[in-house]
Amino acid sequence: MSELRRVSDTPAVEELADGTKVFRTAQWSPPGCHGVGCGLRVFVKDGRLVKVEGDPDQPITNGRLCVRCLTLPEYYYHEDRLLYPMKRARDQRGNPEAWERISWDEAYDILVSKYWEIREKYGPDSISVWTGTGREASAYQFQLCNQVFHSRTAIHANGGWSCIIPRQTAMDWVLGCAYVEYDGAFGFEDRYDDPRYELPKYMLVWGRNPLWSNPDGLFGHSVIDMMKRGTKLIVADPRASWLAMHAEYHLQLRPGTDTALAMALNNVIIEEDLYDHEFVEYWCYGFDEYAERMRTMPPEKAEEITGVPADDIRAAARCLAQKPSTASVGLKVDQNPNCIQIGHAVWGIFAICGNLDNPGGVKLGQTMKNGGSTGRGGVGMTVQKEDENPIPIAGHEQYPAMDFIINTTQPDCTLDTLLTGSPYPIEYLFIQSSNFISSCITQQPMRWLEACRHKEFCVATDIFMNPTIQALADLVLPVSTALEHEGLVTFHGCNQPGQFNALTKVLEPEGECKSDLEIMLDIDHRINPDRDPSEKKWLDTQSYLTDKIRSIPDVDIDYPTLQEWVYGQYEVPYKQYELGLLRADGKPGFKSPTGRVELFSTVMQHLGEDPLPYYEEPRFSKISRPEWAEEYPLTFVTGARQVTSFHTEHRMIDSLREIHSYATVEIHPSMAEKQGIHEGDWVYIENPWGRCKMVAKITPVVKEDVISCDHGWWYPEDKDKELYSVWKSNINELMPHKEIGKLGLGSHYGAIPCKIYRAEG
Ligand SMILES: Nc1nc2c(c(=O)[nH]1)N[C@H]1C(S)=C(S)[C@@H](COP(=O)(O)OP(=O)(O)OC[C@H]3O[C@@H](n4cnc5c(=O)[nH]c(N)nc54)[C@H](O)[C@@H]3O)O[C@H]1N2
Ligand SMILES: Nc1nc2c(c(=O)[nH]1)N[C@H]1C(S)=C(S)[C@@H](COP(=O)(O)OP(=O)(O)OC[C@H]3O[C@@H](n4cnc5c(=O)[nH]c(N)nc54)[C@H](O)[C@@H]3O)O[C@H]1N2
Ligand code: SF4
Ligand SMILES: [Mo]
Repeated sequence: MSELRRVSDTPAVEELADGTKVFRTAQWSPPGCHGVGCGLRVFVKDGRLVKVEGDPDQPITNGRLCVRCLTLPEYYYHEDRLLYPMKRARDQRGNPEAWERISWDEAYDILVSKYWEIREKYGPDSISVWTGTGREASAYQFQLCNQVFHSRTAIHANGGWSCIIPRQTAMDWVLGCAYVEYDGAFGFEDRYDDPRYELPKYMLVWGRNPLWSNPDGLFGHSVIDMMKRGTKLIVADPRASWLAMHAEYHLQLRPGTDTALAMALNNVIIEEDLYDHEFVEYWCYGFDEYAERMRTMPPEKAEEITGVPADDIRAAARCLAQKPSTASVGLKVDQNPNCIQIGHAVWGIFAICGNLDNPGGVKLGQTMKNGGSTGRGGVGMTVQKEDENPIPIAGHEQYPAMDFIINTTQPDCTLDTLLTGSPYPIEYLFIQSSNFISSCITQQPMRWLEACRHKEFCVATDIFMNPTIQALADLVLPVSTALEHEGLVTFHGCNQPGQFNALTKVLEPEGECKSDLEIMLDIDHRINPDRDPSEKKWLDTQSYLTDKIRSIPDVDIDYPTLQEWVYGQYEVPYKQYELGLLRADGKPGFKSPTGRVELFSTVMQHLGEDPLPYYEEPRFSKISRPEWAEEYPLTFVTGARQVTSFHTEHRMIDSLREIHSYATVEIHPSMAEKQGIHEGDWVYIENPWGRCKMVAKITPVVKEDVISCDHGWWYPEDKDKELYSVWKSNINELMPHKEIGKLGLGSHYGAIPCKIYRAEG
């Protein structure tokens, strides 16, 4: 990688004639986002936040912001914000009246004394740290859990670990590299105009809607920049998203049938001899076996499975074989027990066509050569050795492959562990950034609630009270927003966009709020007072942040310098596999056992999984469960991101609720007519697991037999109803527990049968 460079000389703070100060900073969380690092200009007058604008000097976002950042003042000054630590007697869990304001000292005394008590009684692994998706808090999960609490029980309660990890596992095992992303010239000073850059002819957008999700540190609107310059799209999505409507080919597949489609695209490229023989010969392992497997999925067979016309598959494959072409591969790969196979077959297309790490191709992230959970590249993909402790962490015995994947418990088995106390009890819950019963991270949230309800101690950190905290916590700690604390945007999972930005404290925290980093350090000073002083990062936030910056190879600036710059940009070279930048031994090649892209995966073979992609029919489809077809004729998909919320967040922000007022379900006009459902009606969605209620949005973006449901809804305004009416629109209650892939990854967050009907009244 190149050196980190300052991208703009504009001062970090300016004062306007009327005394208003304008601070330039980047945004992460709270409120939540994926560390995109969008550039803000924050206007503060007399200590009050007046407005937020986009910063044109941010080299990727160029002043563009979504509505969630534009409404930050409403969020910051919201009357429901948590402002002080509060405690509640354990037998009062669920009672909103029982909270009592306390000091930080008392809060820390409680959580530290409970820590020693429970640790003594049940052992260190009984202490758990829960985190959700890649918000700033999640950057501290492993530190807090492993290094402060000395526990191995880091929990991410997402069934089948169905977010990013299946994709990263496929990247790691098949591509032999860290996070990959489309090449949007992110690291270049002149961006698309850099002479080394080439615009992709085609971009394959797979199960992702980057315009609205800006996922994993990616500024999704850059797809539009590239389209304006001439990149054409091929979109694989059961819904006609805006991108699908503007694509050359919209491959509108039946939900969950992705591997069949991806295999058929490979089939065409191989059968029509469109692949890059030289790249395959030099850099790929197992092409013959891979080709043989792909021959089992001709386009006509895929048409039968997926519903995508064979001619469209052929035409799309011919486009994708061109150079350069690239891919934007999203969440729907992960939310499927067939996940690794989808990733394998989708990126396989780009491998066999020589579109890896070439200008305009699929850009390989920079690997931290020896793996390691650094927050940039190679995230969590280290082999986790369990040999010091004979008892594996929850779920790693049932799914030993998890040892090779990530250092958290296996999510579905975690629920079993919470219920049974096996292989060890979990009695101390430290919840930071996961509102897991609010139709969010978990499936079967009611079961998770029951499993946690009687635990000995629960503390949560958050910005607002929410259903999970109201139901479970004994102690709640108020967290400051991104504008009220110092931090770094290190990108979630991905080091691709070539940036490293500073969060600046531009406002004094409301009430007594503290950042997650401050809270972690305060707890550390109490639990581990004897740390070696040479471990500087534990001293204070500035030392911690400087240490984090300097853990990146070739970077030696300190945190205050980065704050002055606001943004730092760096380049990741092309063709890292030729330059010897991917492997620990510094030799050319990929970071895989054979040193090549493993079209035939020796790692999967070693773990007892099929080394080649195969198609698995969704487990609850009409084909798998014909006996359900009559009663449950529809299939639902969930979670297509809305710009007005980040999962369960933002539901209390009036301007955003004005745009998106209630949980909605998209229904095709002819299905709505058949069911007598009109736009704006409340409808029930029901299946053998449960029932919930949403508002009908009638639209042809879905096919007649598919509905698309919101997730993450609760109603903060329902203060007098049980847990803010959290069960009303809770689509995750309609999803199965532990229907996961062979290795413990990938789960059904869609492709699930249901029926809908109008709710009376
Ligand atoms: N505004 C906002 N942004 C977010 C989030 C948020 O809650 N709000 N959440 C963040 C998180 S944690 C994540 S992981 C990312 C996810 O962001 P993305 O990866 O962009 O995923 P989604 O928006 O969930 O879904 C994208 C598309 O997948 C389609 N889809 C549904 N089922 C299938 C299927 O079976 N196959 C295929 N091929 N496509 C399918 C949906 O119709 C949808 O258009 O977004 C992040 N960004
Ligand atoms: N049906 C369905 N369910 C899904 C999905 C789907 O597509 N469909 N997507 C799944 C995916 S991909 C994911 S990753 C999960 C996400 O699930 P989670 O990440 O668990 O999201 P939330 O439930 O919104 O919980 C986040 C909580 O953290 C708080 N918070 C925000 N920022 C911070 C911070 O910096 N520090 C602290 N301490 N707290 C903060 C918020 O106020 C909120 O209460 O949901 C999953 N659930
Ligand atoms: S993606 Fe949107 S919400 Fe997230 S930081 Fe950027 S503008 Fe703000
Ligand atoms: Mo996610």
